[in-house]
Amino acid sequence: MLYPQMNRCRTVLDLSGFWEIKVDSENRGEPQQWLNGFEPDAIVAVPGSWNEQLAELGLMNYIGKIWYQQRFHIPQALADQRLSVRFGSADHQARVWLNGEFLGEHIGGFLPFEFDITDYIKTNAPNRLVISVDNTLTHDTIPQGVTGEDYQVFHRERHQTFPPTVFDFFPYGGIHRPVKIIALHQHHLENIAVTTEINGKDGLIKFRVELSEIVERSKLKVALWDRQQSLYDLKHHLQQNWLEGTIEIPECHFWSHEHPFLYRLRFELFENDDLVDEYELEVGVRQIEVTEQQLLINGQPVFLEGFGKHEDFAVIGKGLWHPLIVKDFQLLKWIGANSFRTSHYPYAEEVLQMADRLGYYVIAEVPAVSLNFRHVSEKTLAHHKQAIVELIQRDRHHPSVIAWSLANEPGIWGEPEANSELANQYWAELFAVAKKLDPTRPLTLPTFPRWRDKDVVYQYCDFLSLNRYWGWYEIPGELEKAGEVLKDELIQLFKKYHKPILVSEFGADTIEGLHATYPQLFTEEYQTALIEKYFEIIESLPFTIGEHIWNFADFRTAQHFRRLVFNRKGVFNRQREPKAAAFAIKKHWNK
Ligand code: BDP
Repeated sequence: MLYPQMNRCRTVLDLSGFWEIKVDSENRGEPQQWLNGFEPDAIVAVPGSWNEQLAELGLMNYIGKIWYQQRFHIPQALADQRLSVRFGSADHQARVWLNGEFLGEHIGGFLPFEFDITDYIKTNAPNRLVISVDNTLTHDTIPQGVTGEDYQVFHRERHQTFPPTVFDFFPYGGIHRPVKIIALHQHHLENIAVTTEINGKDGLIKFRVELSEIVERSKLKVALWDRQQSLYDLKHHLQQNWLEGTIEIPECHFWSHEHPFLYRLRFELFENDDLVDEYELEVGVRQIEVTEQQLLINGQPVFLEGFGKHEDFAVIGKGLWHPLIVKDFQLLKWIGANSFRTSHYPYAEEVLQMADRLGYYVIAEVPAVSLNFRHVSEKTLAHHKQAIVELIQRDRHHPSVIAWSLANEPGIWGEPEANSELANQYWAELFAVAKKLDPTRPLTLPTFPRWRDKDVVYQYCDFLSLNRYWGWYEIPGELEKAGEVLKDELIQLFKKYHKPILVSEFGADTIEGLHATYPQLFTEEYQTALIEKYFEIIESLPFTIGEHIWNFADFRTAQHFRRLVFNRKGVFNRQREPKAAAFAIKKHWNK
């Protein structure tokens, strides 16, 4: 599924704006035929989470279904086009109707989905698009949900949060990314996959294009441009509904953090010499390798300096907001970072477009956070697989994505099943799916330390990712001791697996303005000292490939006595103002 692009052959209409909603806490919507339109309770902005926008209506902590409706016209000129509606994401389950006709459903948040609406759209009258969005999570979904009973069975009553979650971020609901109508020719480009390799000073771009259908006398023109000139321009006669090819670029400009050079790769589809579709991709040529001790990009060792992040901001919640993306990249640059992880779910495609252009290395994560293996079912596995496939297909052409993370901290409840043969099989299957779809990128999975060096996932990871809180949740206040434990653990793991290690999370909750002359949790001095201690240990070992601080910015969590509204491990607060640690990190990373 291609990102919506407006050009000579494609029209994109954005339905962002004010939508009417109706809360459906008792699941009355379908029996009462709300799909044909309903009396609204309120208006909400799309994209955006409903929670903070409509807190006064009682929706701050709402878990359940909400119906959205939008009335829109489309230009008559599009009457003979192939039309579809594309949702950037809806968290977490969506069912969609147009003019009373059921289009389909999508299970899983954070990823786009689209439906063909050609047969149902009206070009001479208003259209009504209705979507029910449900942010309920269950044991079968990715991420999983949690029930009151789970807390009891695991003797974890004191871990209960409101709303109940198994993860440490707020369970926002809504249509979080734009809704777009796409109009194109019946005969069009459907999928484009691009991989790149380097060979000495030369670059290789391998592409595969899939078309909606094969039409006689159709031709596909493939053209590559650098900033000034055309480098490749060839018309291929098509024998089938796909085309594969390789473009060689002598003396290639490779893409990297320092030189995020992008070529423009354009595909033009002709029927009897008439242009019927076109699509242009920005392509960065680069190659990723993992050796026993290093991460290599274009043959050069790279050390990842950056953060785990979240999509989270006041009022908009998890909604896409372009100014925030710009601001965050400015701050990444200011502080001297070169990378981040899309913890704990796929971010908006617009984030990756910026990372491509500005040169940031991204570890893209599947939304499988805190899997509870006691409740993992065939359905969970199927949804997990689906999320991996959808993520890789969506993002594989982005040079910025340098690795896939297939989950975060499975087995967080300490259930022994998470490190059993069951889990072993589960990961074997999922890692194989990801490798097959994309053999060009390394796979990883951030762990917590419970199973020491025996965690079943380590054998499948190309590099290990460790989330470690020595000096915070464990060994609080004693940074020397914490540092020793960290160092021993890193050495042990390397000795056993001979794989490079990213410390993918470490940090300390910090309230701006709290100070102490001695080690005191929550002060700005303690956060700075903890981060500096981790830098010292991580950078002293030859097999580490990076340090990702948790977190870039403070973010909202579900309610619990150990969180003061937000997880406050941000180096910036939620408004993106720096805490003291930010200046120390900036100095260190800009050395
Ligand atoms: C890690 C999780 C992350 C949490 C963090 C924390 O991966 O989602 O927010 O701990 O507790 O275990 O701050």
